[in-house]
Parts: sequence; C-alpha cells; structure tokens
Amino acid sequence: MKINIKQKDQCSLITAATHMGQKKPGTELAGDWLKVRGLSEKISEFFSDFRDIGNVFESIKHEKEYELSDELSITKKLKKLSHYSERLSEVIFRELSQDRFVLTIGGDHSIAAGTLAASLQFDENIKVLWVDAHADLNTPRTSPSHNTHGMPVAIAMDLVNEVSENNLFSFLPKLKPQNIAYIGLRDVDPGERAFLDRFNIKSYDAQDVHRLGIEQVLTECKQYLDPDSTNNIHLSFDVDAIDPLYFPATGTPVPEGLSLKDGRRIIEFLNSETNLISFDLVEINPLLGGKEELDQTFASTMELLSALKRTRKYPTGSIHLEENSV
Ligand SMILES: [Mn+2]
Repeated sequence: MKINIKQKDQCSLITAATHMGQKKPGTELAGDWLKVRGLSEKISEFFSDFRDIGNVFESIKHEKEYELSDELSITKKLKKLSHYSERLSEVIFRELSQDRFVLTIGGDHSIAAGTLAASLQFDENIKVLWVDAHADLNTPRTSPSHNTHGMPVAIAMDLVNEVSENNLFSFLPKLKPQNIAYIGLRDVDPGERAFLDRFNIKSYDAQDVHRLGIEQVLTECKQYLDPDSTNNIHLSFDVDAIDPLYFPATGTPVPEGLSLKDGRRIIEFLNSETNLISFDLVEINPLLGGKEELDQTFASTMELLSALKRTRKYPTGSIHLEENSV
C-alpha cells in the first residue's frame, strides 16, 4: 500500500475557466468570483502548503477555430473539449505527480474529461465518486441537447464513437465502469439509464439518499470502491446534486436534491476516510441569479469546502500525521 504523507497536506487550486460544455455563459467566471469573495484564504487555512495555480482558459486560437454557436457540430464541440481537456489534464497531472491534493473549480462539468484524464494518468485504477443530479453518461447519439457537459463519463469510458473516429481524447486512459459510483441522480436520460444498467454501474439516486441516509450510502460506496482503504479517490462534485434551495446559481437545477449537510458529509467522509487526491467542484454560475441567490450559492460553496478541513486520518489508522511533521 502506497500512501504519501505529503499529499495529505499540500493543496493546489486550479480553476477551469470555461463554459464550453453548455450554452449558458458564466461558469467560466466561477473561480474568479469565488476568489474575490475569499476562496483561497479559506482553503489555505486547511493545508500547510497551498498553491493557487490560477485559471486554465480556453485558448483564443481554438475559440476562433471552433467559433461558439448553437450550430456548432458535435464533432467540433468534442474537438474543442479534447484540446482543452488535454491542457487542463497536463496542469493537474503535474500537481498530482508532486503528491499534491488538487482542487479544481469549474467550469461546467465538461471539464471532468480533463480532470479524469489527469487522475487516470496518475493511477489507472483510481476510483471515482460522481456526485450529480445527472449521470453525464450521454453520447451524441443519446443526448437530447448535444451539450458536452452531459458526456464526460461517457467520454472517459470510451462510449462516444466520434472520439475514436476523430482520434480525440487519446491522452485520456479509459475509465472502467466498475471504478465509478454515483450519488444524487434524479434526472437521467433513457440512453444513460441503459448504460447504467448495461454496465451494472453502482448508483444511488437522491431518493436512495433520502431513504437510506447519507451515512449508509457512503458506507456502501466505500465498501464498493475502496473496501481495503488502499485506493486513490477522485471526487467529481456537480453542485446540482444539492437541492437548488442551496445552490440556485447553477445552469441545470433539479428539485428534490441532497441537503447541503449531505453534500458536506460526502466531502468530509472522503477527506477523512479515504485517500482523496483530486476533487472537482463544478457548475457554479455567478451570472444566474440576483444578489440573494448568489449570496446563498457562495455560502453553500464555502460550507461544502469547509469539509476539507484537516480531519484526514490514515486509512489503516497506523500512521499519524503530526502538525508540521512533513
Ligand atoms: Mn454534471
């Protein structure tokens, strides 16, 4: 078992400044918007070594090349995302390779093609917990909207034909269906449901969380993904998993979501009970909503991230990290 002590206490913050996965502008501003309100100061309290890597923007060259419009063909959208994801994954991989915990703020959820690529390059058997109202398992064939933020899991599983036909995402190692579990689903398209069933993917709907309680769901996810506490964990957290009451400033809200407390507990659990190495927080859109909605969204974001506070203990319980012992 390889546990690196350093990564428990060194954090790199990356902001993925794009909204290319869906049509509503704003998610590209989330990182800077949160930073103006004190995000970095808050996170840096939780780690002895904190580094703000800054924004990964879309390149102007590709902006022009794939001029944004509703008419952009799906292949062009995927090409654009492939270019962006490769650059994002390089930045994240560099940090992971230095045994640093990486927090990536989106961006819409299409950025997960890049964050997953980095995590899978780092550890091809990394386990992924996907917290979301949506399964993000659509392909161009099954997607009603052709928005790529609904496709990152399908892309990572190599289910999107356009990807192989056009030699896209070649840097992205394949995610095995048994290495992912979902929490919070409640708006799943028929094609996605078919994939969930076909690959027998572990998933807990929001209803399951309401019925079983978050503690039970997390215990079962841990048992499924990381029974021996030996795996690296990637958490991809879409704020629309949480009820819109707490996260009104997001692009595709769905009612009857998880409570904020449930969301915070998911992060706290992974942070303390597993070797969480990479965490995406996505789909915050500061252009959606008035002052009240934005204040609520900011407060909820800080509440979620406060779960990164140093409560980490080692999976075996046999190693203890003393203050400044690294
Ligand atoms: Mn999502």
